[in-house]
Amino acid sequence: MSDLKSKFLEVYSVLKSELLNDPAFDFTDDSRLWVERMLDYNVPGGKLNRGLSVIDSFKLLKEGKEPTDEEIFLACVLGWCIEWLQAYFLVPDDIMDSSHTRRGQPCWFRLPKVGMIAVNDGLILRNHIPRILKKHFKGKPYYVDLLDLFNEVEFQTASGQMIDLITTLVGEKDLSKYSLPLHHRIVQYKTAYYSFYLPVACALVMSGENLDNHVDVKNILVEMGTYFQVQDDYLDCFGDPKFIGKIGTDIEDFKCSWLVVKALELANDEQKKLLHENYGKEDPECVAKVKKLYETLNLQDVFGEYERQSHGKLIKAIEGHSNKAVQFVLKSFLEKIYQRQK
Ligand code: GPP
Ligand code: MG
Ligand code: MG
Ligand code: MG
Repeated sequence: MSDLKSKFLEVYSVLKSELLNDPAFDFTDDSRLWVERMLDYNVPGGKLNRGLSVIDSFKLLKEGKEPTDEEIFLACVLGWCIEWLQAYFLVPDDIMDSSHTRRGQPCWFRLPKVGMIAVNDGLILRNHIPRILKKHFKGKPYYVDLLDLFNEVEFQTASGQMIDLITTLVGEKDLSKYSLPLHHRIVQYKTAYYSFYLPVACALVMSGENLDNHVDVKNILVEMGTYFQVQDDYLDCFGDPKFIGKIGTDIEDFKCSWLVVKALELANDEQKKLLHENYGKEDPECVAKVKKLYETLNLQDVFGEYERQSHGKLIKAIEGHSNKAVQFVLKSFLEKIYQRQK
């Protein structure tokens, strides 16, 4: 494990211990143990890319000047706030998507003793974020900016999740409304802001920057986040559950996935009919027919081409940015996800 990652994980233990001894709540042994297990199950087990990116970005923005131990610690704390936010989104997302596994283990709500308590656990995870921010950032000149940033991004994500969900409304299953612009709108809001803009925005705020002056950075990161969610949609069907840690449900869930949008673009009338008849059904035979059609339409190659093109476009946009440190931040983020298998 890299030094940075082990340092980052140490900060997790510090934050967890603070939250488990939060004087605002009179913990019993049972409730403390519940929260501890819930945190360990849901917060630290992912790739940690979002969290680690705050620290990487902050270091790059210092342009060679060595960050102090306090600065590194605070960047780790902000990184964890994003990982907490991610956990808070994933716990209910798995309920809403009827998923079975996440990060190589059953989804939290699938554990017999958890069930719908997971809904409240999501709320606890969400409420931990302002508590962490208050403890470590109250008094900093940028405290209000951080709170505002997390609030804005949470609102955008919940709104994206809403459109992801309402496009699949049962009884109104209508594939003909699925298009690339609709897909772009969903993934920009549900994924790109919190996964890509937020880590870099946190690093910028910590560096004393005014985010209003970095709209161009935001635009590039939102495009990168869109590319990331297209990968997620691709891996939902073609990824190896052993690597991605989850079993896809997009076909069953009638999701406006990049794959179904591309399939609709490329299909002939007969193939479209097959999609209309089989997409959005629980029946494994229907799911298998859809996957088979994706293969017939060569969606693996279409995706490969999309990846190369998106990468090229993003590199060009990044190289057009006036600040070399910002270019480094964006490129390092892009290289972390290019052609990812998990
Ligand atoms: C990813 O969608 C988007 C989220 C996890 C945001 C959820 C937002 C909420 C407000 C709950 P996805 O369902 O494709 O992700 P995955 O494939 O990981 O389940
Ligand atoms: Mg999901
Ligand atoms: Mg979802
Ligand atoms: Mg997905």
